[in-house]
Amino acid sequence: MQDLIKRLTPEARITVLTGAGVSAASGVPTFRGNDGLWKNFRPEALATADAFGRDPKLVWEWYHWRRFRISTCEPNAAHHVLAEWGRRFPNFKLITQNVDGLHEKAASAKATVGQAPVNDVIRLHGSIWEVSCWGGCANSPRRWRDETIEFAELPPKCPYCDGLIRPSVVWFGETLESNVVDRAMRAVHCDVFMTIGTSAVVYPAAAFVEQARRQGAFTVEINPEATPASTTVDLVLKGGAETVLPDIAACL
Ligand code: BJW
Ligand code: ZN
Repeated sequence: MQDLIKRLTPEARITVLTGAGVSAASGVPTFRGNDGLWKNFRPEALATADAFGRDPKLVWEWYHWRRFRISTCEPNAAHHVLAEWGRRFPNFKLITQNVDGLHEKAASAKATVGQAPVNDVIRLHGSIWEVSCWGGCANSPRRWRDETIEFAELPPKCPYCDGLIRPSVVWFGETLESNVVDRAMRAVHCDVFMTIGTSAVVYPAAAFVEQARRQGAFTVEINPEATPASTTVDLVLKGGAETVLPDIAACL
């Protein structure tokens, strides 16, 4: 741990990649833990365009359930520490696989007027609070914000063409937005790279920590469980992000 602390200097380029485990203490179910399974469906069976095409109502029921759960959740100590690092370290970058918006919520809670957007979060997999037209109708924007918790009907209709809308998230087999990947690739080039609360099995995010290490970064994993990344990182801190991150922050 001392090795990490001494590297967290004001000049250091620090990049953090987060996954669902960072929001676990807020009450957001993870994907691959026992609590993450919704009606015994694996995420791989629901988070695909094929699944949506076959049964949009089923897929929307899953998102409807998750949107409701997330709407009742608040950022935890891990989100707050990362938001604080965004204000404290000029070269801090936050990449997240999470679609829940809790990093942004933690950052905006302390933002002051006129301040640059804290934690300009690099959202790899989109947002559960945005939707787009399933048919991509000409009149609709590419995506738009929609925080509805109780839709009048499931699956909900596109207000522009009366077809279906879909959550504006990245499903398996879909490509991530190229500008988002570009920003992530630039952030991977850093001095300290921390992978936090992710099972490190979903690509391309799972490859970032090794790419960072190859480019010379000191790599750290924070997770209560071992993952495929555990054997290659320089430092494993075993535990919940909501306790380990405040422990680190207290030493700075
Ligand atoms: C705690 C904790 C606490 C618990 N504190 N920690 C290269 C190689 C192999 C396969 C591929 C590849 N490139 C692409 C693929 C295919 C595919 C893929 O990766 N498949 C794998 C399953 C093998 N990837 C894709 O399709 C991606 N697209 C792509 O690469 O495009 C190019 C392409 C296209 C076509 C063909 C080939 C290439 C897109 C991936 C999109 C993933 N989408 C989802 C759903 C998003 C929307 C939604 O939320 O509904 O993203 S799936 C789901 O998994 C979600 C998550 O962001 C993602 C990662 O999950 P995460 O965050 O790691 O959560 P968990 O639950 O897995 O883990 C939680 C962890 O927390 C655990 O480790 C716990 O121990 C820990 N934990 N409490 C800290 N308190
Ligand atoms: Zn439409």
